[in-house]
Amino acid sequence: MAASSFDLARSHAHVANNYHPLAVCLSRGDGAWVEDVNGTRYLDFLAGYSALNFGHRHPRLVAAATAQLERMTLTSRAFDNDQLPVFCDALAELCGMDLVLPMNTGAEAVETALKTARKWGYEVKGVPEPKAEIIVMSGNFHGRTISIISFSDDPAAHDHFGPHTPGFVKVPYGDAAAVEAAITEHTVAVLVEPIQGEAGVITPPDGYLTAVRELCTRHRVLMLADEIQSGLGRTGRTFACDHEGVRPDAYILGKALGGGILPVSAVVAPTDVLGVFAPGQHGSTFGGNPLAAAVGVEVIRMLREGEIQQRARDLGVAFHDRLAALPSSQVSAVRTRGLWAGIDVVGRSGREVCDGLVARGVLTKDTHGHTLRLAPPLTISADDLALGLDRLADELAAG
Ligand code: IF1
Repeated sequence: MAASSFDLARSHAHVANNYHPLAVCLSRGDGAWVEDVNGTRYLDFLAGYSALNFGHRHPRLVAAATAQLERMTLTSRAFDNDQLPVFCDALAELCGMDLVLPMNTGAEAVETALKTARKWGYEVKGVPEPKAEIIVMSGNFHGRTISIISFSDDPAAHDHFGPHTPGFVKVPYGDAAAVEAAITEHTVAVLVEPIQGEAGVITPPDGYLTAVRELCTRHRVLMLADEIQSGLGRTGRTFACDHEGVRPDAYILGKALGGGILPVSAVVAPTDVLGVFAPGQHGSTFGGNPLAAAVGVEVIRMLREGEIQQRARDLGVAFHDRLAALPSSQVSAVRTRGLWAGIDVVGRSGREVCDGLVARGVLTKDTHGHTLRLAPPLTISADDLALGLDRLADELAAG
């Protein structure tokens, strides 16, 4: 028996059954590579669903966390701390916005954006309470809270958690005319993923984001861009909205903002949007904690240098070309943007392919039956990217 083998069955006796993970138990990570409890190494082609854009334990991010661990980790917002203002200044500048409201998980940031839009609707736009409507998209994924799953069209996420939160109007993703048709005098916001991750890396038609931006401006409706998965370099730009030069009324950020080290999320918006909050109207115990802020500052510093976005663009060319060249007998569709891809496999479930990839030393995850999501760390070397794609091609060919 391997010296460090791990009794998975025993170890999971007290773990709630809300996931069905692949048969691999990881213990170490470094860059684009991870290692399981038996010392087997894998290329990580999921990267924490884009939380690990900078790879496992990036030295600059570990150093920032370690230095802050030696100073202070948590104050609560009952007091100021010397890291939060630095984080908010840097993030506001990166986004070209005025204010940052720091939270922890992506779902918390989405909920914060929804609360912001409703409050802005009542107090700034003048929508009568409690009639605010928020337009959301089919195929959306924004997290797991009761309000967010209230507008999910995934039965596993939505069903048996009622009563559901009202005030959401769902329209087909990618259809700007449907957005326009759904706007009423009570509409306060449109919540949109610039590229839908969980749905399978679904890229909207060219010009869609521009059309939504124009509609929101014309009808005085807030455009809320959920860039939790699509943002922070993944698509080759700082934000996926940048591909169309679209500036939303609020960026909703998370995942990689914490450098793959700890949960960091935020809503970033102009003063006339986030300014609707007065003291005591929203908050979080860990939101804006000095450890998260210190890591976030280094993440933002790396993003401002632009190298990580450039890598995603440059490596994304070969990434796309290799995937697009896969035989149609194995893959029926390929969708890519930067170092992010959704591929629809033929003849086998996505899970079966993922299981086969484990044996070939590559980790990724399926979604919606036959789709694989591929999202290696943006720090991956060209050679390791090619190696992972070679192994994927071999697995698909063996199917
Ligand atoms: C899990 C999915 C991806 C997100 C967008 C908000 C959130 C997420 C665009 C909420 C989170 C995570 C959740 C994670 C797996 C992963 C996921 F499969 F669940 F749907 F990426 F596609 N907006 N996505 O993608 O952020 O509260 O999780 O920090 O295991 O549930 P969170």
